[in-house]
Amino acid sequence: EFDVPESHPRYESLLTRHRIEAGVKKGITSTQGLIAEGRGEAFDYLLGERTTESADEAERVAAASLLLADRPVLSVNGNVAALVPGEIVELAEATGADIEVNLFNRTEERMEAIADHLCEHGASEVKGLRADGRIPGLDHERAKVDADGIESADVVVVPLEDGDRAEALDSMGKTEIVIDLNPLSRSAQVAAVPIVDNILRAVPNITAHARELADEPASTLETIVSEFDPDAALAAAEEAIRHGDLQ
Ligand code: PTJ
Repeated sequence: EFDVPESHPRYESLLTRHRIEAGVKKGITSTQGLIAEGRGEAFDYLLGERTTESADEAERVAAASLLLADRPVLSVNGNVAALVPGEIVELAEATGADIEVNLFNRTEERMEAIADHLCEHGASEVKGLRADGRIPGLDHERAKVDADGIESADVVVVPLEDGDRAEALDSMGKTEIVIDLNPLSRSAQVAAVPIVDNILRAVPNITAHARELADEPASTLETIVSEFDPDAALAAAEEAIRHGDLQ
């Protein structure tokens, strides 16, 4: 049980650790997920544990891009499932996206545990178990995807993704929205929309933007997407880490 008071200065960070630990115990999160979490925390600390102005802009662009997509998919791994299961379901509903479990360390047990966990949090359909599609250029287990999911998606949200897979998805011509606290990671570097923010803050904020943009004409959404500069977003994140930004 998690019984740290909300007034604790490190409440969010402790809650995050608790969720990841519980995820490992439940068979959802891999033990490597603990390491990924530690790495993310360090970057979040340097960013001031807040959504920067440029991350908020990237989150709005992500929402516009998902609303414009023909076949948007939200990719879920063991860390994502532990940290934001309900929030992912809400984002899927707000944007009409599919949810697909896609693991770096794929085992059938963990695939099923994560799919069940997402269903417990309101998902009506979870893809990834059929595994009748492939991402070219990756070894067998890591290449497995659903043919009517990630394989045929036009826009994919890949949070906390490993660099190889982000590059392989980019080579398939997908528009990638990457959520990663490290602006120097290869995943963030190849993304059409890099979001340098904690997934705990990023996913609900993309949903909020999607709800706000839902009735806008496609032309407005297209302008939002086309005016976005991913290199400038990465540079702003790096600047916020080095010097803090003046908000
Ligand atoms: O569940 P699996 O088998 O698919 O494995 C998932 C992990 C995350 C273990 C796997 O993809 C992995 O090893 O990832 P990496 O290479 O450690 O990359 C994770 C990235 O996510 C790092 O750049 C971290 O800074 C970042 N990160 C960690 N926690 C968060 C985060 N970014 C946003 N929000 C977080 N809470």
